[in-house]
Amino acid sequence: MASASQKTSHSSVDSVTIRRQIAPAAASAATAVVGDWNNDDRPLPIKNSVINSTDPSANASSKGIQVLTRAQTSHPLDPLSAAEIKVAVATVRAAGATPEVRDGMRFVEVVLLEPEKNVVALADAYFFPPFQPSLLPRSKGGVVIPTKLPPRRARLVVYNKKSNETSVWIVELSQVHAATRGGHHRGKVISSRVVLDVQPPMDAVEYAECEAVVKDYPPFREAMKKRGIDDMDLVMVDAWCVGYHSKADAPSRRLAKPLIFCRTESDSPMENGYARPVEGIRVLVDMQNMVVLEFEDHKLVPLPPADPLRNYTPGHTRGGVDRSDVKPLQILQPDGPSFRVNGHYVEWQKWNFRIGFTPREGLVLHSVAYVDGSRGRRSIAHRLSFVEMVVPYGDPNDPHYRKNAFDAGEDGLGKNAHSLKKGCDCLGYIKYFDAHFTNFIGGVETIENCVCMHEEDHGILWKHQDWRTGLAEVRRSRRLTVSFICTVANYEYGFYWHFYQDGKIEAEVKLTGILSLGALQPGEVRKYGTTIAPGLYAPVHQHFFVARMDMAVDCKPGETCNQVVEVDVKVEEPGKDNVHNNAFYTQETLLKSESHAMRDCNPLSARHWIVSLLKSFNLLNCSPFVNRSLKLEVIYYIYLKTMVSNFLFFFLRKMPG
Ligand SMILES: [Cu+2]
Repeated sequence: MASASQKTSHSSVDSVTIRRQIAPAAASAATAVVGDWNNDDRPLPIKNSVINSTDPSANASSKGIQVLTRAQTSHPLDPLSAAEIKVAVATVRAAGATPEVRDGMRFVEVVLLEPEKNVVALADAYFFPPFQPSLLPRSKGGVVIPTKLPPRRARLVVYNKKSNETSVWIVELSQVHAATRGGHHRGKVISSRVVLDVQPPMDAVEYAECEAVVKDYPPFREAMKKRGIDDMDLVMVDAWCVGYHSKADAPSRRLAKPLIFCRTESDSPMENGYARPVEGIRVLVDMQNMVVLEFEDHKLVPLPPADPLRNYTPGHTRGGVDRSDVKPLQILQPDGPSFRVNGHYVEWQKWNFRIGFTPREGLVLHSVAYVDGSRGRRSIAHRLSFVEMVVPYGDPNDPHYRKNAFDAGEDGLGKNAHSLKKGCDCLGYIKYFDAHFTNFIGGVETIENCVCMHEEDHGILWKHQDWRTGLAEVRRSRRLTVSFICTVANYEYGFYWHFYQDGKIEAEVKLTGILSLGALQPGEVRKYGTTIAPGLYAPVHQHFFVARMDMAVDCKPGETCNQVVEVDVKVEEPGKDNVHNNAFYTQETLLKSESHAMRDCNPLSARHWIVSLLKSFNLLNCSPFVNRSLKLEVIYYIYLKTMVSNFLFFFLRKMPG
């Protein structure tokens, strides 16, 4: 990692910027300070200087702009640092009206309150790479650039365990000292509001408490005994959110209906308890007060027999020898990777973007842009992430009918991410990013090596052989992959964003881990699932991933120059336009509003969506609303690929700039 960042600090990006930002006479004095932006918040030695660039690549729009720049330590889109989270939590805690209120506070989420797009543009114009003054909208008489960016803000979701109240707080974090001198911040509460009738996501602490409470509940122990389970250490109680099936489940109460499993007594350190579901028991837990509210042992379903193949550690999967016949495969990058990293800013081939991370979404990609020859840096998207993932189960039988996991909103995809290991999770030259979170009681936790970034060979990108001469040309495809993996109880999700050299961005989700299983009566076969072992079945279910794409194709902040067009393949009616009965064509429909843009997939018409421009034209534009650049067309075709065949796309916003 060290070599990657060192490399970047001497990159050409820095030197171009310096030339753009300062008067030539002071260039050497400013070089040291600007080059140090990551470590120092002292003002630049030159004030009120006027850009007088000698660099022919400097954009014309920067001419005559007064610069009062001052180095900043954090880009406005950098995720909160551990120090910032600490200050935000302390500020909110100190603002609690009474000792009782302060004592009841639980910190569900502390994230960066992402700034307005014009603040991002200002930062990217003068304070941080890509150092592009052209990102700022032009105004008459030039723009006076403030000496520093506005203070960063944190957004906190706080659950009060005593009052069962959920509140959202905004805290301003003003920096007192630079990060290198201890990173002191001061926090100021900007606003706080109680949100009625909601429950924030549950926390791992609550899951552990819930398991202990249920296992201690005498009728539950009795029910386990009836099933031949005496050792409560083998029992697993997974708190699942109650969902919403009637008013009794209303979110005025914090409720869970746990699923029960039982490990088999063995010497395996990773005995797979999910292979033995315990059915026929209904438990309702009040997660605020941690008490069992309702309990019913309504049906005795025998525990599935311990399957010899239930465990997944090498010692238990056919002796761990089923793939011993592969020889080593090594990925070598003797000259290092082709990407450059500066803090959270990434450059690779013609792509550049910023890495972000939130407890709810996990990986977030900010300010995605593509350097397009003489057209320079072209904006593609303001923000890309997965904002939700829901898993409805298709078995109407208890308890499976009520399994509708919202894994982002109820648990958090980012919060449940884990540290990745080189050689196992990722191969090649890896750049990792850590992620910082608050825990339930307000402490700061860090997931080291949480986001993985590396290059991959991706087969061929293009090939043609001239059949007359037999001569062939091939271009290999290299892609940059940014990913993280999270575990939500029994299941794992790997989220991958791939950037390609032909301008394509691909979002891929790998579903893995262990299925959420059910137990069967002897001889029973269930229509709504697949029997996978004696007494054990996998209920049918689906995973819907919701990607939120705040597109900004060739848009500056404040511009609304994008639109979403749906493309369907249509078959021409027989008639005078189709005398040979062979005609088919693509039909493009402009999606005019957010509600209009809530569309289903349709593989039969090869349906897809294009984010197109209102203002850029290429030589071939003739369609009334698809005035897109032919060169960048493939970029806009972002698609999701999952192991199941269900997709759901929401364009949650009309694409602003
Ligand atoms: Cu699944």
